[in-house]
Amino acid sequence: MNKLKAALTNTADSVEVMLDTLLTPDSSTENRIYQAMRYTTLGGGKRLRPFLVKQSADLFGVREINALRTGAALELIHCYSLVHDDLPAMDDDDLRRGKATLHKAFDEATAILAGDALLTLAFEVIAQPETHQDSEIRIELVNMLARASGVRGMVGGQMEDLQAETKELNLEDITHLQRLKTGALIEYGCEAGAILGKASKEEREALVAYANDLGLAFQIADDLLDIEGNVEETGKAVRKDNHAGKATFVSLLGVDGARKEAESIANRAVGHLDTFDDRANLLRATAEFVIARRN
Ligand code: GRG
Repeated sequence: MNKLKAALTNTADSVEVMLDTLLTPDSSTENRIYQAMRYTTLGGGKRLRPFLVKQSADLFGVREINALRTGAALELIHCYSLVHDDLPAMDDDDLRRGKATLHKAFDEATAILAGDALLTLAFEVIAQPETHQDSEIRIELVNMLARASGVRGMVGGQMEDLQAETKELNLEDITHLQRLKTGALIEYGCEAGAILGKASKEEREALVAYANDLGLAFQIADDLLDIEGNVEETGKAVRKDNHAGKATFVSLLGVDGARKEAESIANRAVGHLDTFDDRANLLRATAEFVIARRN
């Protein structure tokens, strides 16, 4: 776990530098939209999604700059989703990553625009030649990122989540919802590494299957943190799910049942990596990390 923590910190530091560069305005004049984008993106978060890109790409000897730019683009999408999710029209949260949410620190209109700008910047970054010299690879990265972020991915899952407040959901419904809402970007992280590395079909499928289970285990851990975590560790409001009357893995399985399910899915995730050698060890450790995390 110590090796994993060091590697996570290392990637987080490199991603921070990359994001800082990507979020530097052309002129130094005061620019409110850049300030808002920087406020919400820099200096926080585990950077798990870029880490997955980096680790998956490393399996195929991809150049670091290619993985970092792709990971940073993915993080920009993740940050946009958090900003919009926190808005009064959605989850209406005041705290994120241990500080005031963007609409609280700035205002709602700026938060909407900053989210939009982060989303579009992500695609600009992926489409630039510095992300990969081969335009076919860039197009595939763009295509898959659009799919993971949009109606067949995160946005579709968020819509199902909003409807969950007024609907009875069973385990199958929740699994479907979470595979889209949280899972799609996590899956993209691993698939992007495979795309950058021109992985074989089997290798790519193995990484996608791993990420699919990782995303689910990650979400069950998130549901458990909502019940068992505290605001100091998580940096966000807790006990929100119960309050909203939403079905979650924990409300359906109970705390112990949900924990067992998370462990079993995390083990299954690791099983998908059997085709890779020791170079996948940090990905194996990540499965353990996502269910043990406290934030
Ligand atoms: C608004 C289109 C739109 C989508 C929002 C991802 C999402 C969809 C909402 C976030 C709500 C939430 C707390 C979901 C649970 C799982 C999750 C994505 C947690 C936050 O991700 P972490 O733990 O956060 O990786 P950090 O801060 O470490 O980056």
